[in-house]
Amino acid sequence: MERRIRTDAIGESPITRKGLLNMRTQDATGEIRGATSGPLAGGDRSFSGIRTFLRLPHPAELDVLSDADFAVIGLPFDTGVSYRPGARFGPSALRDISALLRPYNPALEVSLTEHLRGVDLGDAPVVAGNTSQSIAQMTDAISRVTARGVIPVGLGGDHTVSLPMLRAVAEHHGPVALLHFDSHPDTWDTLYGEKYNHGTPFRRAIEEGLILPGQSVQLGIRGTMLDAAVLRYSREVGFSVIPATALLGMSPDQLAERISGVLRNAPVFMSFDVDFLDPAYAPGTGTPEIGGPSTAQALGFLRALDLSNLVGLDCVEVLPAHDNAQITALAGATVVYEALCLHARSRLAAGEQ
Ligand SMILES: [Mn+2]
Repeated sequence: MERRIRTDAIGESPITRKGLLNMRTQDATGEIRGATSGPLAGGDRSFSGIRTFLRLPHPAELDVLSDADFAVIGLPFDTGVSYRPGARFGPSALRDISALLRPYNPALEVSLTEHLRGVDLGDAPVVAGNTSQSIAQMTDAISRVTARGVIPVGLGGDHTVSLPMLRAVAEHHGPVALLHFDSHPDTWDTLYGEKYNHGTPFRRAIEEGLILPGQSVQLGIRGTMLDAAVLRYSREVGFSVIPATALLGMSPDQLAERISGVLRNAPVFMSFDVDFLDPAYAPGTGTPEIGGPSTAQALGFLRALDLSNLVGLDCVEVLPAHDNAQITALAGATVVYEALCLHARSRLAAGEQ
Protein backbone atom coordinates (compact mmCIF):
# COMPACT_ATOMS: atom_id res chain seq x y z
CA MET A 1 0.00 0.00 0.00
CA GLU A 2 1.24 3.47 -0.82
CA ARG A 3 2.17 5.04 2.53
CA ARG A 4 3.04 8.54 1.43
CA ILE A 5 -0.17 9.80 -0.04
CA ARG A 6 -0.02 13.21 -1.65
CA THR A 7 -2.74 15.56 -0.53
CA ASP A 8 -3.47 16.55 -4.10
CA ALA A 9 -6.64 14.50 -3.91
CA ILE A 10 -7.70 16.37 -0.79
CA GLY A 11 -6.56 19.88 -1.55
CA GLU A 12 -3.86 21.65 -3.46
CA SER A 13 -1.01 22.93 -1.36
CA PRO A 14 1.35 25.63 -2.53
CA ILE A 15 3.34 25.28 0.67
CA THR A 16 5.49 22.31 1.62
CA ARG A 17 6.09 21.92 5.32
CA LYS A 18 8.19 19.42 7.21
CA GLY A 19 6.37 18.49 10.37
CA LEU A 20 3.73 20.37 12.25
CA LEU A 21 3.71 23.97 13.25
CA ASN A 22 1.34 25.59 15.66
CA MET A 23 -0.86 28.55 14.98
CA ARG A 24 0.89 31.68 16.18
CA THR A 25 1.24 32.22 19.88
CA GLN A 26 2.44 35.20 21.82
CA ASP A 27 4.09 34.89 25.22
CA ALA A 28 3.92 37.32 28.13
CA THR A 29 6.79 39.42 26.83
CA GLY A 30 5.06 39.91 23.53
CA GLU A 31 7.57 37.77 21.70
CA ILE A 32 6.09 35.75 18.90
CA ARG A 33 6.59 32.00 19.11
CA GLY A 34 5.44 29.20 16.89
CA ALA A 35 4.65 29.90 13.29
CA THR A 36 2.00 31.26 11.04
CA SER A 37 0.21 29.49 8.26
CA GLY A 38 2.23 30.89 5.41
CA PRO A 39 5.85 31.83 4.90
CA LEU A 40 5.09 35.52 4.63
CA ALA A 41 2.27 35.78 7.15
CA GLY A 42 3.40 38.08 9.90
CA GLY A 43 3.49 37.06 13.54
CA ASP A 44 0.42 38.13 15.42
CA ARG A 45 -1.08 40.04 12.52
CA SER A 46 -4.11 37.81 12.22
CA PHE A 47 -5.50 39.84 9.34
CA SER A 48 -2.62 38.94 7.07
CA GLY A 49 -1.58 35.75 5.37
CA ILE A 50 -3.29 32.99 3.42
CA ARG A 51 -6.31 31.70 5.29
CA THR A 52 -6.31 28.22 6.75
CA PHE A 53 -8.61 27.27 9.62
CA LEU A 54 -7.17 28.80 12.82
CA ARG A 55 -4.10 29.65 10.69
CA LEU A 56 -3.03 26.04 11.06
CA PRO A 57 -0.34 24.71 8.73
CA HIS A 58 -1.44 23.28 5.41
CA PRO A 59 0.87 20.34 4.83
CA ALA A 60 1.70 19.05 1.38
CA GLU A 61 1.85 15.44 2.48
CA LEU A 62 -0.30 13.35 4.77
CA ASP A 63 2.61 11.72 6.61
CA VAL A 64 2.57 14.67 9.04
CA LEU A 65 -0.69 13.25 10.35
CA SER A 66 1.28 10.79 12.43
CA ASP A 67 2.01 13.76 14.73
CA ALA A 68 -1.43 15.37 14.58
CA ASP A 69 -4.38 15.22 16.95
CA PHE A 70 -6.90 16.73 14.57
CA ALA A 71 -7.12 17.56 10.89
CA VAL A 72 -9.46 20.09 9.31
CA ILE A 73 -11.04 19.15 5.99
CA GLY A 74 -13.27 21.47 3.98
CA LEU A 75 -16.36 19.74 2.55
CA PRO A 76 -17.67 22.27 -0.01
CA PHE A 77 -20.77 20.34 -1.01
CA ASP A 78 -24.25 21.86 -1.24
CA THR A 79 -26.05 19.77 -3.84
CA GLY A 80 -28.08 18.22 -1.00
CA VAL A 81 -29.99 21.30 0.09
CA SER A 82 -33.77 21.64 0.19
CA TYR A 83 -34.00 25.44 0.15
CA ARG A 84 -31.26 28.07 -0.20
CA PRO A 85 -28.08 26.84 -1.93
CA GLY A 86 -24.60 28.24 -1.35
CA ALA A 87 -23.13 26.33 1.61
CA ARG A 88 -20.34 25.16 -0.71
CA PHE A 89 -18.72 28.45 0.27
CA GLY A 90 -19.01 27.63 3.98
CA PRO A 91 -15.47 26.22 4.38
CA SER A 92 -13.84 29.36 3.01
CA ALA A 93 -16.06 31.61 5.18
CA LEU A 94 -15.21 29.59 8.30
CA ARG A 95 -11.50 29.70 7.49
CA ASP A 96 -11.61 33.42 6.81
CA ILE A 97 -13.15 34.51 10.11
CA SER A 98 -11.25 31.87 12.12
CA ALA A 99 -8.15 34.06 11.76
CA LEU A 100 -9.68 36.12 14.56
CA LEU A 101 -9.51 33.25 17.06
CA ARG A 102 -6.43 32.94 19.27
CA PRO A 103 -4.97 29.92 21.03
CA TYR A 104 -5.76 30.79 24.65
CA ASN A 105 -9.37 30.29 25.73
CA PRO A 106 -9.89 32.21 28.99
CA ALA A 107 -13.32 30.69 29.66
CA LEU A 108 -11.91 27.16 29.60
CA GLU A 109 -8.43 28.17 30.85
CA VAL A 110 -6.74 26.15 28.14
CA SER A 111 -4.46 26.95 25.24
CA LEU A 112 -5.56 24.89 22.30
CA THR A 113 -2.20 24.63 20.58
CA GLU A 114 -0.30 23.73 23.71
CA HIS A 115 -2.23 20.50 24.01
CA LEU A 116 -3.45 19.59 20.55
CA ARG A 117 -1.69 19.70 17.23
CA GLY A 118 -3.71 20.30 14.14
CA VAL A 119 -3.44 20.80 10.41
CA ASP A 120 -5.74 22.10 7.72
CA LEU A 121 -5.68 19.66 4.80
CA GLY A 122 -7.69 21.84 2.45
CA ASP A 123 -10.91 20.72 0.79
CA ALA A 124 -12.09 17.25 -0.14
CA PRO A 125 -12.82 16.97 -3.85
CA VAL A 126 -16.53 17.11 -4.62
CA VAL A 127 -18.48 17.00 -7.87
CA ALA A 128 -21.18 19.65 -7.78
CA GLY A 129 -24.44 18.10 -8.92
CA ASN A 130 -23.29 14.52 -8.33
CA THR A 131 -24.17 13.52 -4.79
CA SER A 132 -23.06 9.88 -4.84
CA GLN A 133 -19.70 10.68 -6.40
CA SER A 134 -19.18 13.52 -3.92
CA ILE A 135 -20.06 11.36 -0.92
CA ALA A 136 -17.62 8.68 -2.10
CA GLN A 137 -14.81 11.16 -2.62
CA MET A 138 -15.43 12.94 0.70
CA THR A 139 -15.48 9.58 2.51
CA ASP A 140 -12.18 8.64 0.90
CA ALA A 141 -10.55 11.93 1.91
CA ILE A 142 -11.82 11.80 5.51
CA SER A 143 -10.84 8.12 5.81
CA ARG A 144 -7.22 9.05 5.21
CA VAL A 145 -7.43 11.05 8.44
CA THR A 146 -9.37 8.57 10.55
CA ALA A 147 -7.17 5.68 9.39
CA ARG A 148 -4.30 7.40 11.18
CA GLY A 149 -6.28 7.79 14.40
CA VAL A 150 -6.59 11.54 13.88
CA ILE A 151 -9.79 13.45 14.69
CA PRO A 152 -11.37 14.76 11.48
CA VAL A 153 -12.88 18.24 11.68
CA GLY A 154 -15.24 18.71 8.74
CA LEU A 155 -16.23 22.18 7.58
CA GLY A 156 -19.44 22.03 5.53
CA GLY A 157 -21.09 22.23 3.22
CA ASP A 158 -24.69 21.22 3.74
CA HIS A 159 -25.58 18.52 6.27
CA THR A 160 -25.19 15.75 3.69
CA VAL A 161 -21.48 15.86 4.55
CA SER A 162 -22.08 14.25 7.95
CA LEU A 163 -22.74 10.92 6.23
CA PRO A 164 -19.21 10.65 4.75
CA MET A 165 -17.84 11.95 8.04
CA LEU A 166 -19.65 9.19 9.96
CA ARG A 167 -18.71 6.52 7.43
CA ALA A 168 -15.03 7.38 7.85
CA VAL A 169 -15.22 7.70 11.64
CA ALA A 170 -17.16 4.46 12.13
CA GLU A 171 -14.79 2.60 9.83
CA HIS A 172 -12.05 3.28 12.35
CA HIS A 173 -13.91 3.42 15.68
CA GLY A 174 -17.02 1.35 15.07
CA PRO A 175 -20.45 2.86 15.74
CA VAL A 176 -20.33 6.16 17.63
CA ALA A 177 -22.58 8.26 19.82
CA LEU A 178 -24.03 11.22 17.91
CA LEU A 179 -24.13 14.61 19.62
CA HIS A 180 -26.27 16.55 17.18
CA PHE A 181 -27.02 20.29 17.43
CA ASP A 182 -29.68 21.27 14.91
CA SER A 183 -33.13 22.77 14.47
CA HIS A 184 -34.07 19.73 12.34
CA PRO A 185 -33.69 16.01 13.10
CA ASP A 186 -32.30 15.22 9.61
CA THR A 187 -33.67 11.68 9.90
CA TRP A 188 -36.13 11.86 7.03
CA ASP A 189 -36.21 8.80 4.78
CA THR A 190 -36.25 10.83 1.57
CA LEU A 191 -36.41 14.43 0.45
CA TYR A 192 -38.08 15.06 -2.91
CA GLY A 193 -37.85 11.30 -3.35
CA GLU A 194 -34.07 11.31 -2.94
CA LYS A 195 -32.24 9.25 -0.32
CA TYR A 196 -29.03 11.27 0.02
CA ASN A 197 -29.28 14.95 0.95
CA HIS A 198 -29.16 17.26 3.95
CA GLY A 199 -32.44 15.99 5.38
CA THR A 200 -31.42 12.32 5.57
CA PRO A 201 -27.80 11.82 6.76
CA PHE A 202 -28.64 10.41 10.18
CA ARG A 203 -31.33 8.05 8.85
CA ARG A 204 -28.75 6.59 6.46
CA ALA A 205 -26.17 6.50 9.26
CA ILE A 206 -28.54 4.48 11.46
CA GLU A 207 -29.35 2.10 8.60
CA GLU A 208 -25.64 1.61 7.92
CA GLY A 209 -24.89 0.96 11.60
CA LEU A 210 -22.59 3.97 11.92
CA ILE A 211 -24.14 5.39 15.09
CA LEU A 212 -25.49 4.09 18.38
CA PRO A 213 -29.03 5.52 18.46
CA GLY A 214 -29.57 4.66 22.13
CA GLN A 215 -26.49 6.69 23.03
CA SER A 216 -27.20 9.64 20.75
CA VAL A 217 -28.85 12.98 21.37
CA GLN A 218 -30.44 15.62 19.14
CA LEU A 219 -30.57 19.13 20.59
CA GLY A 220 -32.53 22.22 19.61
CA ILE A 221 -35.06 20.54 17.35
CA ARG A 222 -37.88 22.84 16.26
CA GLY A 223 -39.34 24.20 13.06
CA THR A 224 -42.29 23.07 11.04
CA MET A 225 -42.57 19.67 9.35
CA LEU A 226 -44.94 18.00 6.93
CA ASP A 227 -46.01 15.66 9.72
CA ALA A 228 -44.81 14.09 12.98
CA ALA A 229 -43.39 10.94 11.40
CA VAL A 230 -39.76 12.04 11.37
CA LEU A 231 -39.73 12.88 15.08
CA ARG A 232 -41.46 9.59 15.81
CA TYR A 233 -38.71 7.82 13.88
CA SER A 234 -35.92 9.58 15.80
CA ARG A 235 -37.48 8.61 19.11
CA GLU A 236 -38.40 5.06 18.05
CA VAL A 237 -34.82 4.26 17.05
CA GLY A 238 -33.72 5.45 20.49
CA PHE A 239 -32.41 8.97 19.98
CA SER A 240 -32.81 11.33 22.94
CA VAL A 241 -34.51 14.30 21.31
CA ILE A 242 -34.36 17.56 23.27
CA PRO A 243 -36.54 20.14 21.49
CA ALA A 244 -35.52 23.80 21.60
CA THR A 245 -38.32 24.66 24.02
CA ALA A 246 -37.10 22.05 26.51
CA LEU A 247 -33.46 22.94 25.96
CA LEU A 248 -34.04 26.63 26.65
CA GLY A 249 -35.61 25.69 29.98
CA MET A 250 -32.52 23.79 31.10
CA SER A 251 -29.36 25.02 32.77
CA PRO A 252 -26.03 24.00 31.23
CA ASP A 253 -25.40 21.69 34.19
CA GLN A 254 -28.80 20.03 33.81
CA LEU A 255 -28.09 19.49 30.13
CA ALA A 256 -24.63 18.10 30.84
CA GLU A 257 -26.04 15.61 33.32
CA ARG A 258 -28.73 14.50 30.89
CA ILE A 259 -26.26 14.12 28.02
CA SER A 260 -23.60 12.25 29.97
CA GLY A 261 -26.31 9.77 30.90
CA VAL A 262 -27.06 9.27 27.21
CA LEU A 263 -23.53 9.16 25.76
CA ARG A 264 -22.23 6.84 28.50
CA ASN A 265 -18.52 7.00 27.56
CA ALA A 266 -19.04 5.98 23.93
CA PRO A 267 -16.84 7.59 21.29
CA VAL A 268 -18.57 10.83 20.35
CA PHE A 269 -19.17 12.38 16.94
CA MET A 270 -20.35 15.98 17.30
CA SER A 271 -22.28 17.57 14.46
CA PHE A 272 -23.12 21.27 14.70
CA ASP A 273 -25.62 22.68 12.22
CA VAL A 274 -25.53 26.47 12.56
CA ASP A 275 -29.33 26.56 12.24
CA PHE A 276 -29.30 25.22 15.82
CA LEU A 277 -28.81 28.88 16.66
CA ASP A 278 -31.61 31.40 16.39
CA PRO A 279 -31.40 33.16 13.00
CA ALA A 280 -30.85 36.44 14.87
CA TYR A 281 -27.47 34.94 15.76
CA ALA A 282 -26.93 32.87 12.61
CA PRO A 283 -28.74 34.42 9.64
CA GLY A 284 -26.40 32.93 7.06
CA THR A 285 -27.85 29.46 6.66
CA GLY A 286 -30.10 27.60 4.28
CA THR A 287 -33.11 26.67 6.40
CA PRO A 288 -33.31 29.06 9.38
CA GLU A 289 -35.83 28.42 12.17
CA ILE A 290 -36.73 30.98 14.81
CA GLY A 291 -36.84 30.23 18.52
CA GLY A 292 -33.35 28.88 18.95
CA PRO A 293 -30.56 29.58 21.44
CA SER A 294 -28.36 32.65 21.27
CA THR A 295 -24.64 32.21 20.73
CA ALA A 296 -24.08 32.94 24.45
CA GLN A 297 -26.54 30.22 25.42
CA ALA A 298 -24.99 27.80 22.94
CA LEU A 299 -21.51 28.41 24.38
CA GLY A 300 -22.86 27.91 27.88
CA PHE A 301 -24.40 24.56 26.93
CA LEU A 302 -21.32 23.46 25.01
CA ARG A 303 -18.82 24.35 27.74
CA ALA A 304 -20.69 22.23 30.27
CA LEU A 305 -20.21 19.09 28.18
CA ASP A 306 -17.54 16.42 28.46
CA LEU A 307 -15.91 15.97 25.06
CA SER A 308 -13.07 13.75 26.23
CA ASN A 309 -14.27 10.99 23.92
CA LEU A 310 -14.52 13.18 20.81
CA VAL A 311 -13.55 11.22 17.69
CA GLY A 312 -15.02 13.49 15.00
CA LEU A 313 -16.59 16.89 14.58
CA ASP A 314 -18.30 18.87 11.87
CA CYS A 315 -19.84 22.30 11.46
CA VAL A 316 -22.31 22.60 8.61
CA GLU A 317 -24.80 24.81 6.78
CA VAL A 318 -22.90 28.12 6.88
CA LEU A 319 -24.18 30.02 3.84
CA PRO A 320 -22.04 33.13 3.35
CA ALA A 321 -24.25 34.73 0.69
CA HIS A 322 -27.00 35.16 3.30
CA ASP A 323 -24.63 36.03 6.16
CA ASN A 324 -24.31 39.53 7.53
CA ALA A 325 -21.03 40.82 8.91
CA GLN A 326 -19.72 37.23 9.12
CA ILE A 327 -22.04 36.63 12.11
CA THR A 328 -22.82 33.03 11.23
CA ALA A 329 -19.32 32.10 10.11
CA LEU A 330 -17.88 33.52 13.34
CA ALA A 331 -20.39 31.53 15.38
CA GLY A 332 -19.59 28.32 13.51
CA ALA A 333 -15.82 28.77 13.64
CA THR A 334 -15.98 29.58 17.34
CA VAL A 335 -18.05 26.49 18.12
CA VAL A 336 -15.45 24.31 16.37
CA TYR A 337 -12.68 26.07 18.29
CA GLU A 338 -14.54 25.69 21.60
CA ALA A 339 -15.21 21.99 21.01
CA LEU A 340 -11.52 21.41 20.30
CA CYS A 341 -10.60 23.41 23.43
CA LEU A 342 -12.98 21.27 25.48
CA HIS A 343 -11.34 18.15 24.11
CA ALA A 344 -7.89 19.63 24.86
CA ARG A 345 -8.91 20.43 28.42
CA SER A 346 -10.16 16.92 29.06
CA ARG A 347 -6.92 15.46 27.73
CA LEU A 348 -5.01 17.86 29.93
CA ALA A 349 -7.02 16.68 32.91
CA ALA A 350 -6.23 13.11 31.99
CA GLY A 351 -2.53 13.94 31.90
CA GLU A 352 -2.18 12.91 28.30
CA GLN A 353 -0.64 16.06 26.93
MN1 LIG B 1 -29.10 19.84 9.70
